Amino acid sequence: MTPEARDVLLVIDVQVDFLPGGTLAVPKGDAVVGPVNRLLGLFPHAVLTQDWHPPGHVSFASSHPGRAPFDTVALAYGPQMLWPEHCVQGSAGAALAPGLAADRAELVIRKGHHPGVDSYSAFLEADRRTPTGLAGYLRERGFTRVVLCGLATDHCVAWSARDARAAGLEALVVADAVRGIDRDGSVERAWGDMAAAGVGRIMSGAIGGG
Ligand code: VGL
Ligand code: ZN
Repeated sequence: MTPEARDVLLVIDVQVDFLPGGTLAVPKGDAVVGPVNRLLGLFPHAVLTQDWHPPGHVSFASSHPGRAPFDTVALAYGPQMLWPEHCVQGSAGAALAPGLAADRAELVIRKGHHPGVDSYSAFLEADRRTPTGLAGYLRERGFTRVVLCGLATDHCVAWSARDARAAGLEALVVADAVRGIDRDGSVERAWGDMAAAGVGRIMSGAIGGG
C-alpha cells in the first residue's frame, strides 16, 4: 500500500517504560522503533498515544493491598488486570522512546489519566463508555483508515484497532512494527480477536512511497 490522504498512522505507546529496562517492559519492545520511524517518514499524517497515569492509578497493583502485578481484580466496570507502576505522568518512564522520530506527529493523545479507569484503547476507556476524543478528531479531519503500530500488541494495539473498527474506520496493524507482552497466549488471541473485528494485518515492507 501507499499512504493516501485518507490514511493516518497511529503510533501506540512507544514509551520508555514499555522498552527493555522499563517498569513494564515488553519483550523486544525496542525492536519497533526502527520500523515505526520508517513508517513515520512515509505517512503524511501521524497521531501518537501516550499511556499517562496519575500516581496511585487503579491499574497499579500497588494501589490494591495484597495484590501483585498480573493479578486480575473486579472493578465497577469489569475485570482489570493489575500492572507494575508504569507511565506515571511526567516521569522519565512515561516519555516517548528516545530515538522515536515523533516530531512530525500532529497529535499526541494521552490516555489512562482518570484515576479510577484504565484505558488500553486510544479511543474508548476501559469502562467502555468514556471516549478519549480521538474518533471525533479523526472524523473531523476526514481520515477513514488508521494504520497501527507500537506497543503492546495484546493490549493497547489490539484494543485500539478493534475500537477503530467500532468507530467505523478501516484498520490495519503492521505486524513487524508491534510487539506484545504475551502472557498465556494473549498475543495469538489478540490477533484472532482483531481479525474477527475486521482488522487487517500488513508487513511494513508492503508499505511504500507513492
Ligand atoms: C499497556 C498495559 C498497561 C499497553 C498499557 O500500552 O499495551 N499495557 N498499560
Ligand atoms: Zn497503562
